[in-house]
Amino acid sequence: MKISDSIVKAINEQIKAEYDSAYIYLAMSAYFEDQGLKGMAHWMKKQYAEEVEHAEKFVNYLYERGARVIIPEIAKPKDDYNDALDVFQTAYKHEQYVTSRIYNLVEQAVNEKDYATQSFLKWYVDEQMEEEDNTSSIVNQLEFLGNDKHSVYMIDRELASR
Ligand code: OFO
Repeated sequence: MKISDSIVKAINEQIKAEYDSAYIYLAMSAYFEDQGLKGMAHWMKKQYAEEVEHAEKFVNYLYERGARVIIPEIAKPKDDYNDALDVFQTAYKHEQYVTSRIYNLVEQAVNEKDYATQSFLKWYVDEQMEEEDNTSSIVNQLEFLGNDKHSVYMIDRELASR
């Protein structure tokens, strides 16, 4: 069954959102490098790579369905933050936003009775649960231990092992 133009359009928009996410995390990584927080920089660099994978998975899906992929312009990410807590709070909020985008896509696929896209999106629904959990647990850790130099240094060392 042919994929609808509206689903192709929505997935192309999501491809952009995933590349935007990648850039947001790359900028967060650069911020941490500048702060001397190598572990957090490493964690964000890994997150950047994951987002590129998310985008490519959508790209490949459109190829498989014989649809046209439009390679998007990537938005300039914010490059300054107050501190580590501010960065991870922003990341958590961003993941909640991405989850809402994925849910909208699922809703659209359900409305259009596009079962293949619904099945494909299942992976992203699960992935978003993990993404929110990863970022919110670091926010919780920073809030629990305190956002002071000593705690940030400890968490930085832990995040180096991602
Ligand atoms: Fe692609 O999940 Fe984060 O943004």
